[in-house]
Amino acid sequence: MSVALRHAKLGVGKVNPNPMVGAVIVRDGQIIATGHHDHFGGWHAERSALEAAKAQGVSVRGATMYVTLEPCCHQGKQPPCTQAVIDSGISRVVVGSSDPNPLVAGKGIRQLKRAGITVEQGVLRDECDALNEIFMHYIVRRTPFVLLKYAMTMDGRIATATGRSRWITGEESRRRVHEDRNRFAAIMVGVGTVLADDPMLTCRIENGHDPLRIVCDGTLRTPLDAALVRSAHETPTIIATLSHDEEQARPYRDAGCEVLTIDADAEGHVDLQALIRTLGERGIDSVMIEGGATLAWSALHARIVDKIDAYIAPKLFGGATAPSPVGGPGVEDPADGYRIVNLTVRTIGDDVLLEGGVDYV
Ligand code: AOF
Ligand code: ZN
Repeated sequence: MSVALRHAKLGVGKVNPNPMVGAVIVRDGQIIATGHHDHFGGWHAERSALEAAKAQGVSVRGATMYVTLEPCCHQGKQPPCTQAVIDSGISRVVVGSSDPNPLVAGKGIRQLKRAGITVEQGVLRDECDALNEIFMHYIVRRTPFVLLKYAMTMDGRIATATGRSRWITGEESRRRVHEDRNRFAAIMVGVGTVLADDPMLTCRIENGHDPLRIVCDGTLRTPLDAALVRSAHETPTIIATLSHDEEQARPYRDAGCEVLTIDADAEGHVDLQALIRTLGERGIDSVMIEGGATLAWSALHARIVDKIDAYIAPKLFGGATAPSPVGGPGVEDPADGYRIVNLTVRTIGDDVLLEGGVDYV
């Protein structure tokens, strides 16, 4: 299963909103074929492994298939994998994650068993589930999985008092952020971050995929000469705004941006719940929020954040006016603080990474 997981990861950044899936066919303790889901709309992992065996002229009759996700049993862009597995003569299937897709959800396992195939479930389940945290969320909710990511010093600053923020964390942490930009379908920032940092928000790893870039900009303050706007013909860019003013929107559209008008929430800001619903309807399965403090607060307040990645660098900036990761009005009573659950702690290079979910109760 760990080999199947390694193959599954080859689909990162290419299969969304489908899951990353890997499959390995084994006989007498020997791997005879491997496969993975390589890109959206492409062969599923099971078919890819079966075809690999066929191409080498090896029979899979009586062999075991390890697959990181329950095989599908529905006709989608691809035919059902259960039928392909049954037809192949494979006699045992070992499964990692269950597929929460309502079209599958246990039916895949039942079909295999009904055909007389031995099925074992839940092998390396936690690892398989974690690999597909995005798919598992999106397939049932149909709104994107939202990650709030920030980097701060040990005294909780995301920039110095003079507003400079490059760089806070080390190279390894920054590399991981680019891996996430590859893995996530979209990246979102507030207009304040565009004005302060003029970021590109592209994925700087080899063969990486650039996420769809989204700027939350209620009143269209994004400069027309911002790097995001100037590169919008090459990299898809959405400006989410409250403005209905066509004249104001036109130059952004001419530059290649999509100007998406969203209603206001109760506080008069872009309604982030409405925004992520719209993104979900378009097949965007994941959004990474990368700044700044105002948007982070709004996203928490709108309860759209599913996970937080807090990178902490072993430095102190000080400065009474140096900003911290979450701004806005904040909570009044310590008892009302947002609670983080399922917290994990690890080191990345010289930095510490805290990861956790948000319990909105
Ligand atoms: C598998 N193996 O490699 C993948 C599976 O539209 P389709 O035909 O590509 O089907 C997509 C659904 O199939 C997806 O939502 C998930 O339930 C399952 N994906 N299943 O057995 C694979 N990619
Ligand atoms: Zn399938």
